[in-house]
Amino acid sequence: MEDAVLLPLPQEVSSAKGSFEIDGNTEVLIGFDMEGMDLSAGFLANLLKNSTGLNLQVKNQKLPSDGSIWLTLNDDFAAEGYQIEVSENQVIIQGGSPAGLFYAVQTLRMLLPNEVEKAGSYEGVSWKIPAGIIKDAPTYDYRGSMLDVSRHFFEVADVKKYIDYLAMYKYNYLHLHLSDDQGWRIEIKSWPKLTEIGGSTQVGGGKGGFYTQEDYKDIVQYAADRFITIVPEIDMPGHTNAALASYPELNCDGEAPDLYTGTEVGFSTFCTDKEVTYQFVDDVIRELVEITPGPYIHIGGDESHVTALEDYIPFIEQVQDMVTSYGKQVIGWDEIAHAALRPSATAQYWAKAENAKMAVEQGAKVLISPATRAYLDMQYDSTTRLGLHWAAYVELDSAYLWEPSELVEGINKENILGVEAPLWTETISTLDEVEYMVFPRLIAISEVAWTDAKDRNWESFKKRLKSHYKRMELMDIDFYKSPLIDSV
Ligand code: TNX
Repeated sequence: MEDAVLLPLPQEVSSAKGSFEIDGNTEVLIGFDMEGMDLSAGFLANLLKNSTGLNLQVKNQKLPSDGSIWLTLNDDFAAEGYQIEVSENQVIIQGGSPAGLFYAVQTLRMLLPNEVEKAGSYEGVSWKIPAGIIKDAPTYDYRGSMLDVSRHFFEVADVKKYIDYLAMYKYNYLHLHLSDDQGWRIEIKSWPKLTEIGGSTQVGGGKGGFYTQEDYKDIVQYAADRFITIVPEIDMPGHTNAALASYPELNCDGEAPDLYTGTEVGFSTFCTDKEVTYQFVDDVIRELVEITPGPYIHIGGDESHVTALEDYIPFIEQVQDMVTSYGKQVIGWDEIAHAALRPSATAQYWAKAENAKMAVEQGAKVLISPATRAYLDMQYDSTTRLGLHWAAYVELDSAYLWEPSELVEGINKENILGVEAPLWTETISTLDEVEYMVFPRLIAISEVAWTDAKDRNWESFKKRLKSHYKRMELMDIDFYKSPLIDSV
């Protein structure tokens, strides 16, 4: 087990002799009857079925037995924590919650031969899990990534693929950037032109697209089945050209601007002193809340360069009240700290440490997404064909070698909700391109968010990642091969 290639690295791994072999008689047993237990058991059985061709039986059984993988709950573990004990006779998995068991299954997956990732690869592989014990729990509660589906639209199937990747590395939030100057991507039944007009294009002038509410619910459910919560973002009062182009009344001069397919930022704003603006925002939030079971609504708030601060502040305050009145908590980009933050609000630190500090001084939490470390759209180096580099070139070491609680003085672990790695898509329009930008940095950030700082080690990460290449290749992931890994 000590040689196992585990990403993100668990808290404790100890090896024993021998291994447990999965064959046609292996059963997956659920030891505790609770909602969500079947998801982890089912995920494991499905994964194994696809690759090994074996049809493992999943059933309820109160106690473990030889030849089986037994999943149960144990209150002694942290909510998202788990323990895996592998012996020659059986595998016993205990989780602090169904989510903990899901993470255990992701670890078990990495203990199995790489071929477990490849459909129909049953020839000549023995499905052995090395014996030993793993104990694990995450450092941060919120481990997220953001996908910008506004600059370029991504179909439901692509979003699901992205969710699959997040699940593998124990992420638990997917933030969808659903609106921006270039596109409005979520159906709002009371304002149908948002998608009809605002959803009709994207950067470069392509056809754009949008999610119907049914599509969105399908994404939410697919994510929930993998213990991932969707955080929808409607960016405002800036980054709103697509909405402004759809409804002239949202503009101060009453005239709709043209749709926008370029990549400038900071030129649009809602008219913050018009009544209709607040009616509009309330309708959008209400409809979004109805289809969003997760606790957070992201209200954007970034780069509102053409909104006067005296207009921006009351706008953000009012929108926070709308979100909280619908029972949800607000997340906004760090600029929202200029406004009075509601007690449950979170500021997402991306650029300005002063903003993050202002948020903490108000008692708010901070979600850590520094552009120089965690932005997946930053180029790796000056030769990267895709991406931007306004914040930095973010090679793999930059993405790995940092600690969220040491980034800004005065922002400590207790002020931090978690870590999020955003992928902006001005330059990215296909899933292959997404893969190239996010892999392997998404894996690096998963370890920053999951693994305690004292257990993280760059040399170990590089070695594990190099061994992990095979698995990514079997998964057909189009990843960036960092020169820093070549020499390992
Ligand atoms: C800044 S990060 C933005 C986005 C861009 C991104 C490109 C943030 C809150 N705003 O509008 O897409 O840079 O890297």
